[in-house]
Amino acid sequence: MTPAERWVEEVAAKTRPDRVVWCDGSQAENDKLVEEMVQDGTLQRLHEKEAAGCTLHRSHPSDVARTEHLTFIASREKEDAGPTNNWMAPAEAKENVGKLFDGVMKGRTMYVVPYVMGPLGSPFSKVGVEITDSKYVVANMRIMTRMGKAALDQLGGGDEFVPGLHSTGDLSPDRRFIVHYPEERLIWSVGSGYGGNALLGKKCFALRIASTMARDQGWMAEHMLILELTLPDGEVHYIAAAFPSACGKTNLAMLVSPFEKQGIQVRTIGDDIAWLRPGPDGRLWAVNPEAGFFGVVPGTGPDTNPNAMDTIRTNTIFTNVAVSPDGIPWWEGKDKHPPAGLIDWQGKPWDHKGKAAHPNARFTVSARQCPSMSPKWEDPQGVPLSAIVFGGRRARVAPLVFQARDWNHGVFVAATMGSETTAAATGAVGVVRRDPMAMLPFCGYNMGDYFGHWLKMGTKLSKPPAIFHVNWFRTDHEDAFLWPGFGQNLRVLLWMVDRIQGRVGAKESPIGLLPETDEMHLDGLALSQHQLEMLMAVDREEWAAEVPEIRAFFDRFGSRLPQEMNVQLEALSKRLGAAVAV
Ligand code: OXD
Ligand code: MN
Repeated sequence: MTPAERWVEEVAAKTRPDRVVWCDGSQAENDKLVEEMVQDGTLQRLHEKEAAGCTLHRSHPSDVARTEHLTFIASREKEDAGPTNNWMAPAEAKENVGKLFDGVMKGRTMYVVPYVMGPLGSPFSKVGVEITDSKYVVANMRIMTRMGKAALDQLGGGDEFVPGLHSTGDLSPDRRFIVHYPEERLIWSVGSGYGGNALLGKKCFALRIASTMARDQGWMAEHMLILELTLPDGEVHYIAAAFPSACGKTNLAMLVSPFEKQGIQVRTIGDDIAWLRPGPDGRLWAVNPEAGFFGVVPGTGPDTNPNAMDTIRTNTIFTNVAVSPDGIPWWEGKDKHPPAGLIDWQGKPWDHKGKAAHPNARFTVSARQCPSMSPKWEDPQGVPLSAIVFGGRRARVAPLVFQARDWNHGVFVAATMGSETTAAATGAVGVVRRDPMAMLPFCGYNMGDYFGHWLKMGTKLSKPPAIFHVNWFRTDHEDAFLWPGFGQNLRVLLWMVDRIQGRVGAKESPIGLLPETDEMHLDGLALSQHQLEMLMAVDREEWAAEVPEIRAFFDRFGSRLPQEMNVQLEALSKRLGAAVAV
């Protein structure tokens, strides 16, 4: 018996399913599962021609987003989970959460889903095995990962896999837990069937568990998109960018160049997760461990993300969108014409008052369907990064773009980034929180140590990527966005590559290096001088007000905060002339 078979047997003895099915990932297997889900009402087939091969799933109304307050790191020591994670003692988790798995699959089928994160055969890929009692999860994992026979072949009967046990349980938030055991590299999830809570390859493995593996093994698991930017003379740059959930990573990754005719092209490598490694050449190399997109649907339209619109025309699982009586999916931002007789995300006739689609409605679709994928997206070696971009959603304070002075300053900028919360997780929306590296909900260990790991990685890179910070979301006094965003964000990326190649200069400011705006590609934008100034403004007082907030945030890490972070904060404070004790 292989180690995977042994674990499956153990789990079956505990959860007592009626049947155990090992998934092979084939089309026939998927067709059968989809048909069963259509029969039992889990899925609805959408319009045969207009949405060929697409289905709609409505999740339980109390199960519509990641539940960060029910997500735990069960490290042996509480300190190792750190102040930004919920912690549970492993023995307590095994006992209390373990009880919820006893007999939970009685009357159900247990699916064993072997999967690979990363391109097949890549030395950087990793195998996971998810056990689940949800057919919907199986169908999603088939799209999001390389799943089934190919994964078992890669595992080859060995024990190098991350086990993940998932059951929808009774879907009650009172009995919902997403628990990570970083020392054992084990994941348990019960009580939710939704996205990051249930598709264990994504946030649970590829970020939380992978971040601890990366710390131990000298690499990085990050919440980043990766894109490829090609200039007319053939110069190619790979750029990774970290933004909090639902802040436009998918849109940026699939950006359509407004300068395509001039030979400036953008292609997609990944939209959510990047595994990064120092290469023998001293550069940082990136792989997208996923095989599909689990993207936010509302706001996706022909103007904001035409590539995503093409991608999700067929063979897409939609979750919690609205639908017309003849099966055309609809959501806010798709177009201005909601079809007559629209049924909302909860299956009720839409009353035109609330949202038709849930704000965190999602599409699950294979990357192979995306017209903008780069031929390099499955390169087993990954792609070398020229730049890393961090960004938040800030109505005020942060300018459109600035560059960090060097790697350590970049780590500080990323560690202190703030962003307004979105609908991707349950809880209040629009509240500014510190979200270091956009990893606040996804770092599987003490974030103080994580900052230290970032600093250490810098010492392994003789040619580190340049680090930038962007804010597409700054507003004017009437709360209108100052920057057009979407495809026009390319203009900011072009400034970055000009900086990297030494083609343009920059202005010193207390927070970092700012563009000389006349060196940016702004032709043709309806942006007045006054708007441009507002967009780029660095207000000393606003920034000085950030200093004590950052200090308080840093203080939460106590002795786990690297000294370099204090040095950076002190330097910022001095540059601002802030009368604040740091
Ligand atoms: C996601 C998220 O689903 O970050 O990617 O919430
Ligand atoms: Mn994400």
